[in-house]
Amino acid sequence: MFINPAADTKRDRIPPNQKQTTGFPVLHYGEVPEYTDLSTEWSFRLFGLVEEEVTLTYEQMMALPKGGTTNDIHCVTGWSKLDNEWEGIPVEEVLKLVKVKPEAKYVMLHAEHGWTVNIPLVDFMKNGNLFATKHNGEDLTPEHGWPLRFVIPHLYFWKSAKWVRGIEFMEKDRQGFWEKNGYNMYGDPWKEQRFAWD
Ligand SMILES: Nc1nc2c(c(=O)[nH]1)N[C@H]1C(S)=C(S)[C@@H](COP(=O)(O)O)O[C@H]1N2
Ligand SMILES: [Mo]
Repeated sequence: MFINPAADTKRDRIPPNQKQTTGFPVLHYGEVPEYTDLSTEWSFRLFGLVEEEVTLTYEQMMALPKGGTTNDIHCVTGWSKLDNEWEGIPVEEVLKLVKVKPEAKYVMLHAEHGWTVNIPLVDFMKNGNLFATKHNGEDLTPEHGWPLRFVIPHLYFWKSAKWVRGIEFMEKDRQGFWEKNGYNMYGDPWKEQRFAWD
């Protein structure tokens, strides 16, 4: 029997009950933020369980070392998009700016308009996660999170906060925006952890 290894690998990259898409659907709650001057309208705050809170300007954030990664993303609504090339600031570079207290076990990412998402700290720190500024070689579009979006490929894509503005370090897990609306606290696409009861 002839086996096409490439085809098999690809299929193995699609989690249960997901379908591959080549488009890039846009999904979010609320309005796409508009900015006229990022140097006055934008900042990035690291707070909660840290020795000293830090707030960065847009220029300071963009001056951090950059990195790139390629990954697959899986939206809870059923689409998966393979081989996304992202460029941005690796999580480890952002974490160098603060001393996180040992009690911290979770983060809450805070985005524009008060949108939030919760992630365990160990998952947040995983290699390959980044604060992206570019997708497939182009600046992010406003709809996809420009000027900065988080990307965490091993969880459903709702954990990848668009228009991210800060990281709160927490001892206990708390529900973010979609989690309050019935989504799973963790969101592993391979275990189909879509909703609170999964
Ligand atoms: N700030 C913010 N980030 C968000 C959301 C949102 O409503 N607000 N929705 C999430 C959801 S449900 C998904 S599926 C992805 C969609 O990202 P995309 O529009 O770039 O495909 O963004 C996530 N990040
Ligand atoms: Mo989503």
